[in-house]
Amino acid sequence: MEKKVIRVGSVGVGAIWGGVHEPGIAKSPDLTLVAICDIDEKKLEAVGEKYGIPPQYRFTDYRDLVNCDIVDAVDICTSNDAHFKVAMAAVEAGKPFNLEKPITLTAEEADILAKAAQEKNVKNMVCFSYRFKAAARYAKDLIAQGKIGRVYHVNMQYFQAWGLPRANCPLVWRYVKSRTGTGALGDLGSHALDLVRFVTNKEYTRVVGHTGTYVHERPLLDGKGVGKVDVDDFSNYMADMEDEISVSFQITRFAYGRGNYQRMEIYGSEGAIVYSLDATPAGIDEIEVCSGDINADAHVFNHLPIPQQYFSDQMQSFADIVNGTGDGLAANIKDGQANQHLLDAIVESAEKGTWLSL
Ligand code: SOE
Repeated sequence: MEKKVIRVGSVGVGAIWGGVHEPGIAKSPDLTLVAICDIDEKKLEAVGEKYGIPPQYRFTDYRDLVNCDIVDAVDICTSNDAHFKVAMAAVEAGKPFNLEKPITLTAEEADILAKAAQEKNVKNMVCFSYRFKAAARYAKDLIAQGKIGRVYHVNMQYFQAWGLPRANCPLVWRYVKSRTGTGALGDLGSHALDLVRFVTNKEYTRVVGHTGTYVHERPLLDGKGVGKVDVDDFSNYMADMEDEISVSFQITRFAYGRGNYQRMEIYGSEGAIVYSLDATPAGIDEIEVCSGDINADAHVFNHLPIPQQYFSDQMQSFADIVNGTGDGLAANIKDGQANQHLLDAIVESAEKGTWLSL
């Protein structure tokens, strides 16, 4: 049977769409962008002109895009508060959807969405983007092959700098709880939680969190005064996973010098692996391994060249899922649901000052 090119409609054409989704759609031979939606009419027009989307396929109401005849699949890159309603509309229309993280504002919404998508058998992907880093995939494979033995500890850092006062960031939606759910926790911490789960292939059993805010007011976007920040600037938490793996996380937007920095150290009984992502726009991922004789070689970490088989692309993976040829490594709505439960538990644990079981 001839494979058809999947006609994609994107809802929310802001920074993540322009930086990651659109280039991925353009690069994929299996995807073509046919419609766009945004509540900002000026942006909609500018993006429509730039990418040659005819005016009749530029929408301000997501329901019009989702139900548009020429749209086969829905790509959702809105602010977090719209994820649930747009994804539910895609489910109701029976159209595959690709959803940014965190999938919803609450675990209750995540449960409803995951159940609906499963019941309707709608294909889906959740953009835990770092699953597509070759170093992460390689680390996952090495652990699965038993190369570092039993895993005892994982330490994961995810740092950015744009919250720092010197960055002068105004009160964008990522600082407003009703639009974002949580701050650094849901934005960066969600990736970290997913990446550790992906690489170790283990489930979390309990968490304890600590969150905080340094800058409590930021300038309003229209320049008329200031507004309240009601989400976290940083979030540090510990977790236990199956098989007694003890994990610690440090997540912040207040790390000077760190653009998009990740480091995940995994310590096992027979060796250790370090996955890292540097802060350059290209985001170079690397893997180092230490193994061998505990006495002779224990202090040496070696960079590993990453074999070609570990390279992949997020939007191409969505196309493969829709075509039924996915490799099973991308996150789906169940992964997003599990992630959202963790976020809620970390917030609750930080408020109560206690460990919470999952
Ligand atoms: C901003 O902090 C952001 O764009 C996140 O929203 C993305 O999920 C992350 O991959 C890069 O940083």
